[in-house]
Amino acid sequence: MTNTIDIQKLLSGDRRSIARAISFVENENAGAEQFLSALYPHTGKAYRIGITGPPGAGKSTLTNKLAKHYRSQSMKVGIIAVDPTSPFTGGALLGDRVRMSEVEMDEGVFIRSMASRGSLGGLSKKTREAADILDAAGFNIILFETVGVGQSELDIAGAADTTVVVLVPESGDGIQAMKAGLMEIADFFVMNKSDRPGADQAVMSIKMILGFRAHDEHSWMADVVKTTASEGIGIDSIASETTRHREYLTRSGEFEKRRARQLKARIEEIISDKFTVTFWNTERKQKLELELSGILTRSRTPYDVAEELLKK
Ligand SMILES: Nc1nc2c(ncn2[C@@H]2O[C@H](COP(=O)(O)OP(=O)(O)O)[C@@H](O)[C@H]2O)c(=O)[nH]1
Ligand SMILES: [Mg+2]
Repeated sequence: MTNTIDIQKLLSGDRRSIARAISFVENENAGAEQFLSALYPHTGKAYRIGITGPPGAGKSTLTNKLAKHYRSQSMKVGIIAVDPTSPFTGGALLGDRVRMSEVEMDEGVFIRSMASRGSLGGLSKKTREAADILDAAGFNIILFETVGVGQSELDIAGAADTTVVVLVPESGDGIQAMKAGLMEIADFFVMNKSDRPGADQAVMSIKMILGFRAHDEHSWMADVVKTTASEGIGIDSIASETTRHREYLTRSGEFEKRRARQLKARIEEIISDKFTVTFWNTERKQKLELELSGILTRSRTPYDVAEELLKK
């Protein structure tokens, strides 16, 4: 299968090759790892921006406008939209298509939607791999759009250089954002739908919480940017805040450190996936099935069954 994807064509930015390559790794075809290994030396140049937040916050609208902004600076933009809440590939993507319509016909923009089939973990791996393909194909900016539910926003922080958390005035105050774990992952916040009432108060409450965090003159201070994505208002501010963050990462040495941490986590994930696949052979799966009734009736415990499976 790999021989049907011409690596040289892919590296030159050929769209058909990119689309095929992403499908190839997404379907976990045999040879996907060798293929990704061949691409790997050509990756690492693209800047990766994660855009996360609750459903309906305006992430797709904003992603579309941000892509347009970067296009106006002659940068090539890859967009990877991940919607783990969508059980099928139809509905959600149609809506995103409409909101992405301004850049869809642009040769310098490549949009790929990835739906979760099964585990979120597997999806985050494939999302990174798709980003690597776009990176190798010469895209300068990669925008990940993910719905901030459950684990997914944490996954995106592990794949992006800059993570942007999009909230709306209705999202609640800073305390709620803190509870949802968004404070830890946000390099900065976007208060979208600022045309709606309550935007200023919502911004203030997040700024207040951010101000309480320990910091000194060298550390990064996350800020809040106000936008009305549907009108294209504030998009420049998102871009300039991203640049400011990028400069901070480079200056402080955090850029390399962050990427090193992400790589480490990535390798750990590859290894644990492999162990899991190897471990659950037919024999062990059958044994587990056989032991279940004994565990249910309390004649055995989950712990000794696990122990026995490990020794098998
Ligand atoms: N009033 C208002 N509506 C917006 C704004 N940005 C996006 N929307 C609308 O909010 C809805 C959800 O937007 P979408 O980009 O699909 O949100 P996503 O689910 O976060 O990707 C759409 O109807 C948008 O047109 C904004 O700044 N103000
Ligand atoms: Mg969306």
